[in-house]
Amino acid sequence: MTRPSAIAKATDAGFDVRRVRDDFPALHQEVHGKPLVYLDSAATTLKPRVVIDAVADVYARDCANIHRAVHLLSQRATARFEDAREKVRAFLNANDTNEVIFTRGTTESVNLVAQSWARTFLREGDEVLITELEHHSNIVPWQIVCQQVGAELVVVPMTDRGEITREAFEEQLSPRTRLVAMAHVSNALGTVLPVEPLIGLAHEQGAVVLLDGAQAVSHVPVDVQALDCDFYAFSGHKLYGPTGIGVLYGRERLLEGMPPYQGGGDMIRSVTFAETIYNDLPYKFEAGTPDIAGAIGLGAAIDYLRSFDQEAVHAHENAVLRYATKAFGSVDGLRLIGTAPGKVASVSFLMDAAHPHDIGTIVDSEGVAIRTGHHCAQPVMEHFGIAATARASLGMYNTTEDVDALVRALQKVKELFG
Ligand code: C6P
Repeated sequence: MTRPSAIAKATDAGFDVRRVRDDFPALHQEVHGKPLVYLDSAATTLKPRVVIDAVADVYARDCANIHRAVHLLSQRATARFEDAREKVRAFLNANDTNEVIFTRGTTESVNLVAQSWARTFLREGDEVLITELEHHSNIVPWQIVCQQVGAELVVVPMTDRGEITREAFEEQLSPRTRLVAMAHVSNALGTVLPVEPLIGLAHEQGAVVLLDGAQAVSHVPVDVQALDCDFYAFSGHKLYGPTGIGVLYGRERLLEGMPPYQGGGDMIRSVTFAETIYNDLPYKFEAGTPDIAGAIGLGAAIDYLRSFDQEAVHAHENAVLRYATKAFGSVDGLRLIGTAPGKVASVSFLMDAAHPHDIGTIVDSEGVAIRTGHHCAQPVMEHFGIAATARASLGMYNTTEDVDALVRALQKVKELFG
């Protein structure tokens, strides 16, 4: 089969996907006797060898707790951990490393803001504005805090293409809106939200804005100063880094005024039974021993990603996405869910012939890994009157051959289910 010119163009632009694939050991295996085709990067990305090696090296060489001991191993581990924080700062273009808090992932980052900022500063009658396409991680923490303080959760509806429009947003925004929490990119649909104008509108009303960047960090440029967001949450494992590590970026002025999220070691300067003085930023929000190897692995993932021209990576992914969207059109009875212009990385779909779970099982037997279900975005499913979709999602290592393999597997679904 002739390969589409888009891939050649992406390669010409300085991105060699064949070389990239060599860096990901998990790609070079068979499942059910077939070569693995991994199309589930929205759930978690595969890890390049440099990340796996960085994590292994921490445990093999610099296995020590951080910020605590004077011995050399602890000093080395501390330096590597703080170096990783600086890499995250540079990646997000945050002003200062004080604004980079290590968490367990996006979920914990959102909960931190909900339980520290929102629980402290929201009052009865205040509103938290979210959108209809949010992941449960950016819904439930706000429901919890709204119940705790008597605030109201307000939802911006999306269009049938899966878009959040400025008009719909403005209609729900009000002087009572104290916080806007929205995805930068939707996990179930791949929609990229027009966050910059929406952040501007929110700020005009005096609201604080949190972006859930879980699905954005590996697919669109992120510059927290240019975005002018107040908080930005993401997970390392969706950025080619390890699981168990994530980040909350927060504007220093806001973080300074927030109480700690959890109490414990490292987040204090001094403790007596009468009084505890909290540590400075960012440690005030990092109680207990963190995922040291995870943070260092995330730093390695950022180094890896930044060794490529980011525009070329995104152009390559977009070319594969366009190819997939077109190729799916050739599958009889396949319906795309989420067709927002400019979407990235994920294609959700249904087939007349089979339930998404059957689709997932059959394509898996052909070696193709996709995700099926509600993708932790049940309100999105409700909008479309469905219970689940099948979702193919891309990473930097995917090719049009991967899409072809999925399309062949979908033809098998058709043969089996009619
Ligand atoms: N979405 C998916 O398959 P954690 O679990 O904390 O790393 O990330 C949660 C999360 C928050 N927001 C968005 C937009 C997300 O996509 C996710 C994780 C995965 O779509 C697992 S449900």
